[in-house]
Amino acid sequence: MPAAAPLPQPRTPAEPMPMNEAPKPAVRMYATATCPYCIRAKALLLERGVTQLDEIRVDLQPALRAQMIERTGRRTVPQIFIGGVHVGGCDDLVELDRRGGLAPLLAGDGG
Ligand SMILES: N[C@@H](CCC(=O)N[C@@H](CS)C(=O)NCC(=O)O)C(=O)O
Repeated sequence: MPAAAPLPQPRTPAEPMPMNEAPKPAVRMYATATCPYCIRAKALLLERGVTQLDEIRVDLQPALRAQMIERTGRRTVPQIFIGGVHVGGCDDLVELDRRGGLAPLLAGDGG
């Protein structure tokens, strides 16, 4: 009897597609290079699993500061957006995290 052909192995994708996961919202932060509040906010976002942070450097492109003020009504950096939600500055981000609202927002469940 001839040797049986090996059975095909099931394909194992390198990264299985999560079935029930909402797409992650974009995280954007108006910032400058040296502002300690920006550094703190960035550290917290990275700590909470953000891997893609779009930093809008208002110190490099001053016109973007005007855009930030127009969009947020605020003059200080950082100003943080998660998806379509304007979170506010560093203190607002820390407070949102303390109340347990940051993780769901980053997970795309925050409205
Ligand atoms: N409470 C604010 C403070 C932010 C802040 O004072 N940022 C400074 C830079 S580190 C700033 O933008 N200063 C410019 C200004 O006050 O016009 C926050 O937590 O984001």
